[in-house]
Amino acid sequence: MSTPMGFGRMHRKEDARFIRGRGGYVDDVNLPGMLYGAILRSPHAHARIVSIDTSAALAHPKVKAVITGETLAGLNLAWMPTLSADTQAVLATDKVRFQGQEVAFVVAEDRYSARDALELIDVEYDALDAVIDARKSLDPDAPIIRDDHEGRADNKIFDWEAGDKATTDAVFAQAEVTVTQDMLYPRVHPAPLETCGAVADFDKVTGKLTVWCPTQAPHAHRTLYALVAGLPEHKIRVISPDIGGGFGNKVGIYPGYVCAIVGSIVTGKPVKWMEDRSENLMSTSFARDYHMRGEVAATRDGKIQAIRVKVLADHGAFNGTAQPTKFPAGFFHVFTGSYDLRAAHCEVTGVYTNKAPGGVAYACSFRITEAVYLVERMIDVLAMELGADPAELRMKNLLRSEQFPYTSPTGWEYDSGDYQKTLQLAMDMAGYDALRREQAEKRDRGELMGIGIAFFTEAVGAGPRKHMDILGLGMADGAELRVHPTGKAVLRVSCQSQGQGHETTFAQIVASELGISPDDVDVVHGDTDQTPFGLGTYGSRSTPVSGAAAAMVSRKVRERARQVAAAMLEASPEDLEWAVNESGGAWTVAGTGAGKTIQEIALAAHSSLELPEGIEGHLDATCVYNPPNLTYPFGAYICVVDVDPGTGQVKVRRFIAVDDCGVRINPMIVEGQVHGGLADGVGMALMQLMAFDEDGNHLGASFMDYLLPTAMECPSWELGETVTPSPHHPIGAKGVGESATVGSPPAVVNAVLDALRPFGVRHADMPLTPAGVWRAMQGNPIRT
Ligand code: MCN
Ligand code: CUN
Repeated sequence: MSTPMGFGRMHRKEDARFIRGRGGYVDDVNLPGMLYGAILRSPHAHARIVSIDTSAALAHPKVKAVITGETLAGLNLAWMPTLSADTQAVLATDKVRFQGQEVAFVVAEDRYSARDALELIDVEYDALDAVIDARKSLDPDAPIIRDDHEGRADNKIFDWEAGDKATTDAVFAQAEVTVTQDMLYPRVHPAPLETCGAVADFDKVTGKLTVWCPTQAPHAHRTLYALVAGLPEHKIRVISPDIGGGFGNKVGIYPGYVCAIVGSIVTGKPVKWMEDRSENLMSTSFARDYHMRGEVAATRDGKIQAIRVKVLADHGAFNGTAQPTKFPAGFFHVFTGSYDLRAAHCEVTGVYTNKAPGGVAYACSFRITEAVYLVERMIDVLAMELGADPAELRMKNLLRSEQFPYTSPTGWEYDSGDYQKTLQLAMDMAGYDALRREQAEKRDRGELMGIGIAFFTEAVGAGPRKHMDILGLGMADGAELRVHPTGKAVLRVSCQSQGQGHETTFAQIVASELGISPDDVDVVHGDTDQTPFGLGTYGSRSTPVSGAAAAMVSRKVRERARQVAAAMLEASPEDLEWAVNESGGAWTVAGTGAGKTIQEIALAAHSSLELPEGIEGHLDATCVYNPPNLTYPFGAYICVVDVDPGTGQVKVRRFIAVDDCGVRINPMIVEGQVHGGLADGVGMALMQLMAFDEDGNHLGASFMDYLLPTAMECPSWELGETVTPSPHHPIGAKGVGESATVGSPPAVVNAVLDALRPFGVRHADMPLTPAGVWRAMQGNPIRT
């Protein structure tokens, strides 16, 4: 694959080290004298701590320190703020509130001794009743989980609503047809290949703290450490090295990170702490857990008029969701989806339960996963009610291209779209009519084949800073670009890739703006000492925000180059034209052949050339990009399944995915993102589930029980694209990193339920395991 001058397919620059096993991850960091930490975790979902005896552990010859909640309380660090302005116990002092919660931290000379010493800590617990089912959390006799909150009388976190209730109710009251459906988007976990961990190194002499951890938001982490621990921010360096997958699991600050820092301060040595798989599955950010009731009002001929939604959101024991402050339910209220309707209203109630905190993770675009699932299931429920074809029903109700920019009933301003075209392309690729004929024939023979459609619109690229912040930090991103004398460049950005290929695509952005090769642009990220401030990589915001910053800073550099070129050519800057041809970018004097390449200009900018008054030498610039709006990628997905009528086993036979993420910087990387997200979606729809028993014991704490999809469950994806540029993004790009995870679960579920149509099944909750499908076929779709 040749290297393009700007946008286009090119192999990932980072793969050169990844495929040689030369990536550098947190666990690869080994410092002289480094100690190892391990966390003692609660076996109970809810229990009062009576006493903790650490004496035997401390007597272990290799143990250097044992830290408990009491130790931390002395430092005012027993509790830390969450990203949702709640508090979370770093190490439990009063009670444990979920199974797997952090209780004590052992620091020892080696990993094994640290683990061994955990067994020597004696904790006496007084077990309490646990709240596991969110639907029982608000019962009058439910135990109060957060009795650390003064005056708290129940387990409610918040009530939140969006849209216009009165208008929506009025439309429902008049409607010819209404349908209602309860559904659960179950608790799932992003389960990245690399678990979480940290190496903390506090230098007593300089007072500098260096923390290596796989964070998706290095700058936000640093500022929070400074605010919480009272350490001077310039004395904290957060380094996020190569990351083995994040998927939202690595946005938050976990107790283990704080423990590693305290461990280093206490012992005066660097301390490494790495989770194992069970710890990751049990205690780090989960996703979803939304109990939803959807209602749709429509005319008898299938025009949708209004949607009404009620949600019970299970946030676990601490409200640790990572999302913009003003959005307690994330971006869930984009649930009117891709459809043109008159009114909408939603009410979301967030509650505490005795489960791990989290909620916004796993390629969710801040809960748009749940929103898209809801509306796309509801469309199919309506289609069943009306006896309509789900594709036709969608075509009839999709927003039309002339309606953009479009303001939704819940206040989102969709930037651009051409939805019918995208759905039509997916249907053409699928051979939709032929598939329906095949299905009819198979049904006659008693075979179960299903065709599922989902159309999604996402809102990605948070800010602007005026509307969106995390704990007061506005969502805008900096970028710095320096062109060296020889015309090679270094771009510094605040976001941090976990596998998305930023070192390649961000180099391509600079390359296309400056007319140089992406191979000549180094992208520096993931180190707060080396990069400008910004909010990080999640909610598919890197391309919409940091990517825009990369384009804008390149344009600033190009403008500076124009001034330098004008001095070189003894021409007026206004008379120069920018052009990129096969040999690269150059400023040329209009109408003449005279011109200077960006490389010649770079050298001159560092030379003795006399520059005009006010024009600085060198060739570099900085910028902060504050996005005017989110970007709204969309897509049409069609899934074809075969269901074994004897076992309920679902086979995904085909999956057609047409994505529109505006201008594609690197189509190969975009396709990789879509492939990954589709696999995630198949996994969630068919097999992934974080389950608990009624005492709160975690039933999915290993990959034996928490099932991830493999190539065996995935068909050969059939991808298509349409390109509707974002009008406000400097290069017309929209984010794509979560699109397929958002869009694919409803397509798979719709397909399975379409296959089960002969059984009259209207809905069954994910995951549609063989047992779940079997139950649905028996007329009992509810999991117990
Ligand atoms: N891209 C492009 N053209 C576009 C849009 C994007 O070439 N029009 C490229 C980007 O430049 C980038 C990649 O596609 O290299 C993803 O871009 P973007 O949509 O901006 O998403 P982010 O980079 O912000 O990544 C975050 C997103 C999220 S929130 C989750 S969760 C997720 C995802 O990315 N986690 C991932 N994809 C993942 N992929 C991998 N391998 N690992 C993860 O942890
Ligand atoms: Cu919601 S998971 Mo991604 O935003 O890191």
